[in-house]
Amino acid sequence: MNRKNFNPLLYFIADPSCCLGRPVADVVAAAVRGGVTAVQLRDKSGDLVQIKEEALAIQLVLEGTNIPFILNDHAELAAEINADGVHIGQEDLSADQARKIIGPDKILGLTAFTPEHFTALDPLSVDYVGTGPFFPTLTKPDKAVLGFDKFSELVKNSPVPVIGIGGITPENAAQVMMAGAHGVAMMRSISESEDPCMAARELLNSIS
Ligand code: TZP
Ligand code: MG
Repeated sequence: MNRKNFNPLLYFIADPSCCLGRPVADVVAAAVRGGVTAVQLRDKSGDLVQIKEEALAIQLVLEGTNIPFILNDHAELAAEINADGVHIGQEDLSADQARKIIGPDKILGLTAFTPEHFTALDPLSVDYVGTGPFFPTLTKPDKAVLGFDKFSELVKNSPVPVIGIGGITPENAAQVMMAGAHGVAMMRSISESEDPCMAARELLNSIS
């Protein structure tokens, strides 16, 4: 998998702290059976040793599939384990720095949620942006919700594909696509489901 054939349609962000105590790689395996097209590991509390272990376990699950593995935040570790890409935020290293670390063929994602973020990004380096929260979410309770209108305005002026994020469920995912998103990303509606495979399948059905 390289950046040219990246399919952002159903992008699962796996955070070990919201997997109902199940191993994160098991939840990813179920989500893959349900049809997710991309997987990110987002671990904000583990140390690098732990994160590497989780990442390697997820890579094993994804082996032989066409589903890219993207690591949140840690560009050096992504390069070390040959992840398919890295996702960075506005407060992290720059996109240019990340691109240098991961190399020219890997996927680089950036969080962007203001017009300035979109104006500043380099579409030669950044492959997609994650934009939200579209809906209110427990995961980022203090962050201003964009809603349909602000989101679609940002999409219109984006030089790269936009993935909507924040509070996305099978019931509301279609609205995000109608606002112009190229894909939807979610954490809890898959990882806190008793049946992450079914949750992923329902999400996919709701947007395809
Ligand atoms: N960025 C904007 S909202 C969000 C992130 C990482 C969290 C999404 O989590 P959930 O559980 O899908 O609402
Ligand atoms: Mg980050």
